Amino acid sequence: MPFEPQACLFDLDGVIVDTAQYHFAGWQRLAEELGVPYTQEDNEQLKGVSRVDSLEYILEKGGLFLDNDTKVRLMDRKNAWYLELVASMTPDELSPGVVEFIDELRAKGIKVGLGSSSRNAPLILERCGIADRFDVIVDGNSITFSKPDPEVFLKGAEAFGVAPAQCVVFEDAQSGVEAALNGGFRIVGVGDAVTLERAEFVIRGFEGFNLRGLVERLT
Ligand code: B16
Ligand code: MG
Repeated sequence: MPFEPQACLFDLDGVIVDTAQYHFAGWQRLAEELGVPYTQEDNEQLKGVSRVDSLEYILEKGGLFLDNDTKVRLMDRKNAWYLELVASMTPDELSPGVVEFIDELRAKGIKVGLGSSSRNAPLILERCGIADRFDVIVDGNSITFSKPDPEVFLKGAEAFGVAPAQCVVFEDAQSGVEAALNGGFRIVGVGDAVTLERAEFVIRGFEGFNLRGLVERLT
């Protein structure tokens, strides 16, 4: 029997749009100000991780202990830089082929949702003109626990009324792949096969990818 997905949940940063580079720029600038070295490898660890947990990671790396007010100020600072970078985003920055793939899913009756840790997700979807393509949006504003906790995806599946085993998650982050596995979802990695080795399979991007390919690889 071929696998029949009932729903697909897409991560945002790094899957639908390449905002991971903007998060990197923001955290690197903040880390430099704090005198903490911040590399691409650190950034890889922080993909999919909430704003507050990302700051805690940098502070721990630098052996810094700060009070809560200072932490809030630093997060606001990083977010202000991030918002400056995303302010000029347009639909041109959507991952090639992702809208076509989403439209194919919708045309075949498969529900489409967003499962992102980002509190900026609604803004970015609006800027890219694709907010109305999602039946369900779960983002950093509606979750308590950051990936690799499965909460973000479980809330999406619950809103669809679909069992996790019938739902496919698309993720670019190690933390997101773990979150999907922890929740019992089917999981497709988007990006680097070595980094995302725990995914069931990995695609470089959505160009040339379609529902038939998805079903073939997950059956
Ligand atoms: P914000 P995703 C995640 O989004 C990013 O990968 C991660 O780098 C970021 O720290 C997190 O959102 C929180 O973002 O500061 O905008 O609330 O990949 O889960 O879509
Ligand atoms: Mg991501």
